[in-house]
Amino acid sequence: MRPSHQLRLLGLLLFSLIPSQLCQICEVSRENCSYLNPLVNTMVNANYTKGIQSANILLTFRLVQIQNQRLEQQLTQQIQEDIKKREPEITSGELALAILALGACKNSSEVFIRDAHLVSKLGEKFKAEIENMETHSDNPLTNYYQLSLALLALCLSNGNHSITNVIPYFTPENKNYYFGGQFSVDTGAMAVLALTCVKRRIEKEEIEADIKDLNKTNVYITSLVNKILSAKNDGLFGNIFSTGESMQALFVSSNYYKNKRNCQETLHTVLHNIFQGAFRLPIAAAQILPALMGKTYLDVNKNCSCACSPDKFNISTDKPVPVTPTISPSNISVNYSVQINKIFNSTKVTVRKGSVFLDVMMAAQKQNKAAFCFEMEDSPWGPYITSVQNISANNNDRTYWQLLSNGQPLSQGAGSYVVKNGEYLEVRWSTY
Ligand code: CBY
Repeated sequence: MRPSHQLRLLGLLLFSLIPSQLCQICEVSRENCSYLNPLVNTMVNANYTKGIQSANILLTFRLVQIQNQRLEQQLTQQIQEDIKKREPEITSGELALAILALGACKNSSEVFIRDAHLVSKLGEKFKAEIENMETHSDNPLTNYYQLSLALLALCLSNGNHSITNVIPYFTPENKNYYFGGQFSVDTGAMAVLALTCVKRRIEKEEIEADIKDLNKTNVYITSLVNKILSAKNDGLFGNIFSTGESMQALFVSSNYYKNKRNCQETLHTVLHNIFQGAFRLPIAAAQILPALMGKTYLDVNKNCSCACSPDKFNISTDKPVPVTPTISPSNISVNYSVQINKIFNSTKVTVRKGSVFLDVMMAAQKQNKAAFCFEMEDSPWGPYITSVQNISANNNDRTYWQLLSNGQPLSQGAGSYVVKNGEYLEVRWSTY
């Protein structure tokens, strides 16, 4: 597209953001639905091979009613096979997302959820998270984002689990809401969704609880919402990748978006980011799309059609935009170091222009295996660095390898962050 054409498009986009037909309190208006095309196309055209890791994508497809039978069937089958094969290793959050996705919008997978006893297995995984907290200085097996997802899925599955017993774990003072002393907006947003589900079911007397449980839930929700609101920056909450789920949390538990200006401000910044290609990862697209279409994870059992009905999208079957930009033949050079406490190992590496952080790590490893060897795991957000110099991240100790550029933590992973000439890149042994 020519730059002048792009500018005209952007102008049009920024001009007409006021939502028309509201499904939730704040959603992209009917005439702007086409701005969501890049998100839908990223999700439709991605190459799915990762089994349960695609549960979040299937959940969004179903929630926003994008009908693509072939893809839905493929994802459903992969998720079910992965559960059968690897159930003991699957984490609480992964299983929660699978239950939400498979069960969304009343479809035939409900039989699988029942026959494979997924809800009671999730109950067990939740219990194991809490037990780990009791034996490992309040550290769960995974993290509070996953614990919140698990509580949400248990609550929406209508089980009468002793959900109220776990409410105290979700007090906003709990250290698990914070990474390196900073409030994790993603985590807070997911906890608000889960606690709001619990609150609604207590109010409808669907779960046994006393008035103290209800009061506590209300106090926690209010405090978490205030923390999300304090993390506001240019209409976003936390960063661009935590904004979709924050919007969902604010929809269900506050009046924030009843003010049209607040809604316009968020939509303006998010649509601008879509335009700039911030959501090239299918998981990033899947986590923002429901909110932009006025949906929340609490709607999985509901039927509500919104302004951007699926027939408004222009789904192309073009090849997906590659996550890593095209590598150009010219080279750049960057500084790379591994920091463990006060010890630094530094080097200079030359990589192709357009390379990502991971390419730099691989080039350094090739140069000097002893100093720069590393291992990684696949995650829905791309490669996650698990060990460097044979020192491994460990949830029980809250340790991890932090990625930094020029001394600042990155808000993208090793497989996505495109490096620049002369930059100082670092992986630092850290605690969260
Ligand atoms: N999902 C999860 O369990 C992940 C939950 C999450 C809160 C997640 C962000 C939010 C989301 N929407 O999915 C999360 N990250 C967590 C919990 C963590 C911790 C993981 C360890 C644990 N206890 O489970 C930890 C160690 C604090 C962490 N994230 C580290 C990192 C860095 C990874 C570096 C590495 N070793 O590879 C990194 C790159 C930050 C840094 N500068 O080092 C990081 N996270 C980032 C950037 C992100 C964002 C990814 C954005 C992107 N475009 O790639 C994120 C969306 C996410 C994934 N982390 Co964490 C947060 C954000 O920026 N909004 C459930 C499961 C079923 O999939």
